[in-house]
Order: sequence, then C-alpha cells, then structure tokens
Amino acid sequence: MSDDALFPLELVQREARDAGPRLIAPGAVHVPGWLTPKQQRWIVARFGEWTHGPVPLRAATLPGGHQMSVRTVCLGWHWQPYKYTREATDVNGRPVLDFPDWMVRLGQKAVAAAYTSEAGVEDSLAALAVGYTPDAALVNFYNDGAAMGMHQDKDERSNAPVVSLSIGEACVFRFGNTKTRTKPYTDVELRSGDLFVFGGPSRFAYHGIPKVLPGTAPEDCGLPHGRINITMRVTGLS
Ligand code: MD6
Ligand code: FE
Repeated sequence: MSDDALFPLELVQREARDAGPRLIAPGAVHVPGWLTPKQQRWIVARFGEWTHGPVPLRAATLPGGHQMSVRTVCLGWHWQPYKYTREATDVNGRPVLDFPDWMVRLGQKAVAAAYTSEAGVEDSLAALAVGYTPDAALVNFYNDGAAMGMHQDKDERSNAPVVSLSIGEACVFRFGNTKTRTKPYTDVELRSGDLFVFGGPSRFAYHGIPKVLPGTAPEDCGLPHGRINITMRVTGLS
C-alpha cells in the first residue's frame, strides 16, 4: 500500500480541523483547516478572475525604492504603501473591484470561528464577530522565494480584527508583539485552508512571513504552486 492510500489527505485535513482553534496570543487565533478543499478551489477560481480585473497583480514599491517580493491585488480599497485609495494610483489608476458580499459573510464566520471560548478568547472579543464588516481585502500571491518582512497593519482607522486565509503552499507565519519587530515571537505554520484572526490586544502586533515552504500545496486545493493569502480588514474610511 502506498503512503498516499494509508494517509489520505481528507484524513489529514479532518485531523487539522478537529484540532480546533488555537490561541497564539491574546486576540490572535489560528484555526487549522478551516476552509474545505472545495471552498479553497472556489476561491482560487475567484483569484484568477480578480487578477484579470481592472488592476493586475503587482509588487508594491516601498518608499525606499525597494520592491516587495509578494504581488497583490485588492478588493474594496486599493492598498499602497502606506495608505488606502479607491483607485490604484500606483498601478494603472483604475478603480479596484468591489468587496464581495460573500466575503463579508465569510469574514463574519471567520471571526466567530476563531473567537470562541474553546480557543480561550474572552466574551468581549467574541462579540466582535457580530456586525464585523470588512471593506478591504489584500490578496497576496507568493511564488518561489517570496517573503514578507515584519510589519504592523496600521493603515486602517479601525481596530477591528484582521482575518487571514491561506491557500496553496504552507508558510512560516511569524507572530510577534506590539512593541518591537524582534523577539518575542511565535512561529506558526499556516497551511492551505487555515484561518488566522488577529484583533483585540494583538491587533497591532508585528508579524511577517519569513518563508514559504515549496512543494507543500495539497493536490486538492486548486493551486499547484505558490501561496495565496487573503487578509480582510475594516478600513474605517468612507
Ligand atoms: C500573509 N499576511 O499571511 C501576510 N496581516 O501572507 C499578513 O501580513 C497579515 O496574515 C494581517 C493579518 C493577517 C495576516
Ligand atoms: Fe500584515
């Protein structure tokens, strides 16, 4: 019997799901295997549409002139270092795609799934799932060698949680603290289908992606190479 037959992927995913939400820091919760393979494939198909929309995938250029290795397409609001705009003024000037209703609902479900007493999250944070209305998504694509340095997400005028979904190859997600970009931090492996929510006391924690693990995309996720990460945010802008 081959290893594949002995350890079918469904079983691995099911085990990941059964592990349930895990508290990484106060307000920061990792939910392994939250998206089913079917949901992942559907989102990968939407990603294909977004990248052929008005604004193509692009690697943002940082103020020092350095170009990011990750390429991004945005929904709702366009992010550029370090602000949100309605038009992609640093790409082609076109207005970005609308933030889809299904993603608002998915975002609410995500916060509710992560912020449970099972995860050790306080009731005051669990209440944040009610009425959670993200209005911007950064959809990042990582191919060979792409990484993201330690940063805070602080271009929003809201302290509502950020919801992060991962599809494709696994990565090391470094989750730090709110004071410095260095230690103490926790390295978490984010795999295809995983959810990570951070808000409350962790909302402005430094975090980054030191590496993607090539060749780790599960066959049934719909993305043979690379990694997609979607982060939903509440911009607090109008
Ligand atoms: C990534 N994510 O996972 C990069 N930011 O590829 C982020 O920078 C991020 O995952 C805020 C919240 C969740 C995240
Ligand atoms: Fe971030």
